[in-house]
Amino acid sequence: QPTLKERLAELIPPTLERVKAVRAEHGKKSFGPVIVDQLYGGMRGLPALIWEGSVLDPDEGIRFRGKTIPEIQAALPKAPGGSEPLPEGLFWLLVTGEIPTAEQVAGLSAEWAARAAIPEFVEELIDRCPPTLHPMSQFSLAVTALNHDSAFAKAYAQGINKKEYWGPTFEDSMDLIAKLPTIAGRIYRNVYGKGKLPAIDLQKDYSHNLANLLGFGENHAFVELMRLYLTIHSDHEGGNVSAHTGKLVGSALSDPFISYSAALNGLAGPLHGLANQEVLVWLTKMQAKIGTDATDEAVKEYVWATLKGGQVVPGYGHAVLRKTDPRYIAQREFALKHLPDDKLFKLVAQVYKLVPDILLEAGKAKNPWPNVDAHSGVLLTHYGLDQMGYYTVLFGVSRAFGVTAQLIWDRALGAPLERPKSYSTEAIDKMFKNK
Ligand code: FCX
Repeated sequence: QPTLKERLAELIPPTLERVKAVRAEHGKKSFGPVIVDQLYGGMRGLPALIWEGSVLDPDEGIRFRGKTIPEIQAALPKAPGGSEPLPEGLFWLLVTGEIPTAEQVAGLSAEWAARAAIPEFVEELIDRCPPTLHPMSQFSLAVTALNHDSAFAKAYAQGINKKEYWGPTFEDSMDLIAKLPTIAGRIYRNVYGKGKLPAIDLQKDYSHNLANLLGFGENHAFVELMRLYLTIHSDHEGGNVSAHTGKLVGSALSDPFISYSAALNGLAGPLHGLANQEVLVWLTKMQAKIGTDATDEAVKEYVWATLKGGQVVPGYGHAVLRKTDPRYIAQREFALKHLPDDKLFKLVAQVYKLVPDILLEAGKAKNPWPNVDAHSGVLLTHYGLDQMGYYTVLFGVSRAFGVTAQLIWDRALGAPLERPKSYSTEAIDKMFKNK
């Protein structure tokens, strides 16, 4: 059976032909008009990027290479004794469009475990961060520093032919993904005083190793949670802030490490990945104010107070989705299976019952339904990972899968520098004044 890199090498020539054919046939076709409001409105709905790994449907949610979350949960290989998909398989799927065999997935687990070590100076860099520095800033710093050993940057400096770009991009991507648990684990232990990082177990899968580095390796349900978590947070098509940032920075031929650290800085914003932290902060404050087992009336009042205070309800709404996020549903099903009586889960479920109607009544949000971040924190908290300031780091470990899969294809397909056109308000006004 071919390795991922061997399979990729086989797939690149026919994919290049396919892109050529699609461009020859459809290259001059229009998606329709661009309107001025889209320039002011955060480019919502503007068709602008090619992203191979996944496509987001407003009603149905994400499909990874054409497959829904329940479909990949059924199709991807599992760990012995596990029932959640292994994220290694999802990465294979994102890169190739194919479902790997159990053996190919085991090969990836072994390869990532073998590449997990980080340079000593990066260890020191993390250790010297004050615990008051947000974990996402520490994460981004450390990932930036990995560029020290970038195969792509080195090959570029030596004059690599552009046809060969994808090879060192692939190697850097594999290194990046492999090293993220080590970095994430070290940050967690430093910031929350959890002692020394254990060694990577070369026999174990990626999620098991991540759980173990965080101190939860003995907890089978937590390991399963990591498998699900890393799988569903990996990719959400190309226009979201983290994915788009990774692609944009990569288009300057910045290597995968510095491209991905840029993506992490976008993920660290409260309207994007930091929302998982915000949700837990919000729920905890709510509990402190109205108690556990609060009435629906008390919860509603708290939600209205949030809105009236000019704040968003974190974990609700989405720029593209118009229905409940299937990533929310997958996590809710995990909770119903593993922690149905958890008090905080019950509050999350109560909020789910009440918030959509309130957001509809408030009348602003285009999507009143919950997104992925409304549910992830309660699962982590249940198992004792209750340091909410850390949550987005786990999102960041997972999102690397989607961003690097696209970076590899961008370099294989010769994607150009991104450079859209901007306009000043004056220019727009002049342009349309007499029309
Ligand atoms: N609570 C309160 N108001 C909301 C809202 C929410 N959850 N969602 C949207 N709105 C408001 C917007 O703030 C905007 O108000 P304005 O007109 O005064 O500026 C109005 O409704 C229209 O926004 P809308 O078009 O529906 O949403 P956008 O595409 O602009 O923004 C996000 C989408 C996700 C940013 C928005 O729904 C939000 O702020 N949600 C809360 C934060 C969150 O959960 N983010 C995580 C999203 C995601 F899953 C991820 O990236 O991880």
